[in-house]
Amino acid sequence: MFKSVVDRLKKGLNKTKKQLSESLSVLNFARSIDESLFEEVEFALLKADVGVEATEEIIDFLKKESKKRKIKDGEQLKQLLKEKLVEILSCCRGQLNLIGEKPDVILFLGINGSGKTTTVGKLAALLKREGKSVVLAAADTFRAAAIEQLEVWADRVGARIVKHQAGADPAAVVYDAVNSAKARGDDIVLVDTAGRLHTKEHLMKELQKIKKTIQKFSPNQPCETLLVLDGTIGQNSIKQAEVFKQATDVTGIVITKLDGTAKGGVLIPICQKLKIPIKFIGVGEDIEDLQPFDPENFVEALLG
Ligand SMILES: Nc1nc2c(ncn2[C@@H]2O[C@H](COP(=O)(O)OP(=O)(O)OP(=O)(O)O)[C@@H](O)[C@H]2O)c(=O)[nH]1
Ligand SMILES: [Mg+2]
Repeated sequence: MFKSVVDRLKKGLNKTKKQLSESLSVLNFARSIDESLFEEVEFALLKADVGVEATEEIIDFLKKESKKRKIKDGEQLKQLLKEKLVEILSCCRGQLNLIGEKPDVILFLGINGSGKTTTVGKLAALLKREGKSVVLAAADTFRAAAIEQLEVWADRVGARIVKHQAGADPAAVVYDAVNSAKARGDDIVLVDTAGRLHTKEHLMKELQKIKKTIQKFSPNQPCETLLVLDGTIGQNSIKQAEVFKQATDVTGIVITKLDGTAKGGVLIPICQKLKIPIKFIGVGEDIEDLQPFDPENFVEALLG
């Protein structure tokens, strides 16, 4: 089981891994440590979208520590790099926070096309595998075909779906979903919402209304508000997240589509700047391609 998780991760991160390992092939036994080596490492990190600030911090660390620890070759420097990346990413280690309230409610938000609905489907599958009963709330009543898309996922994973007609009030859908989950003793409600630009005030207000509706049932809910970010847009996702964070409580982040990009290094500035736990990463379109975020596995898959 463990092996297959790491293998899947490796496969999913292949583009970033390939690019990094090509650029970091300079880090071998034969290579002695000098200024030009550091420059090459710096370039490799920037190419993987680690970002200027984080890269500077990493290179500073490598220079200081390699002197202090009397590191002699590129391979040892690579171990040092892994150590630093794990340290940075560990700030954002975080498990899904479930309270066990029957239902716990998880709210998903993010801009259009970031991967919300797919993540809801994949997470439903993951929770079902853990033996939880899951209800999907089709609160994207805005985009044509959004409800059908969620229905396909519900069928696929064997979860109940609560839906209204297109154009209905999303808060009313959420009310029905939580109400019926409570009546039936279901464990978890996953709320799929419409894609919204953080700049659209009325859509952010709609989100507040959805939250208030959930809180009518319990002040502890939603137990998670997960912001879904598209990993392929690299560092633009940081700005996006900052604005969402100002508008609403975000308790966790999901970064999707890491399989489609060589910019997987973006997790590093996301961790450093946002300091919000990364709960899951999406590394493919399959039902099993949503993984809890684990800094050690992530770094191992990239540089191992
Ligand atoms: N390769 C890959 N594709 C993904 C991943 N996550 C989502 N996708 C794809 O991204 C596209 C958009 O995903 P959706 O889940 O529909 O995104 P959304 O945020 O619900 O979109 P809206 O409802 O329009 O706002 C779909 O084609 C998904 O299959 C991932 O981890 N890897
Ligand atoms: Mg959607």
